[in-house]
Amino acid sequence: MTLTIYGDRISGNCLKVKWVADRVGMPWRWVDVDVLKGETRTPDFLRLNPAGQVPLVVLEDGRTLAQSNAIMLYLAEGSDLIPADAFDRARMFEWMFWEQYTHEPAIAVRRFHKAYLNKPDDEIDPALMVRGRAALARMQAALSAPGCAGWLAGDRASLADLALVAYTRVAHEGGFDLAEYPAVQAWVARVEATLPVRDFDRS
Ligand SMILES: N[C@@H](CCC(=O)N[C@@H](CS)C(=O)NCC(=O)O)C(=O)O
Repeated sequence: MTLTIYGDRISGNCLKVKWVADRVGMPWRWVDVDVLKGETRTPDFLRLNPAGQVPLVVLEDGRTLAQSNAIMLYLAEGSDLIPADAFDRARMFEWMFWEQYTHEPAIAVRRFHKAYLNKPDDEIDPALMVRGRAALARMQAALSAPGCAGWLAGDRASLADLALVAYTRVAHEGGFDLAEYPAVQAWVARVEATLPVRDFDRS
């Protein structure tokens, strides 16, 4: 099966999908959708995803699926990216829900405003920095806790790591300094080393 991924290459949420597809060996073709040009809001795109967002995937049978973490779960079914142990799996979900509700809305949004809308710092909601730093501090604490195997859930890379690395690895573009969070910095390198293909060499 070849997956069609509608995505914007600047979007960590979209890269998550490509990473999991590569990791499980699923062929994909990428259709560029430029968020900054409003291409997620055209009538044609809204017919594919009424939520008007990327990523959006189309399966070979025509079914569509949105929401990066839902897509990752679908693609990773049966792989070692989803822990077999029920508790570790629940821990993976815990981080994935937190990523969407707490981490991404601060870190990804500040990055978007700063690096892509080119807003000066004093025009960006100061709460984004406060909330982003709190999210990074929470990850620093978890990743440096005694007994942590270096991954967010279980003893190997899971979807929790892939979901959270998407915007953590580019947090500096949002004005965050990862040097303040050394366990997070080391974890980013660890997770990136598990990503089989880093560039768009197959689109
Ligand atoms: N929770 C969604 C968020 C998707 C999202 O925010 N997509 C952004 C790009 S990262 C988008 O399409 N924005 C365009 C728009 O809202 O019109 C997911 O994880 O897939």
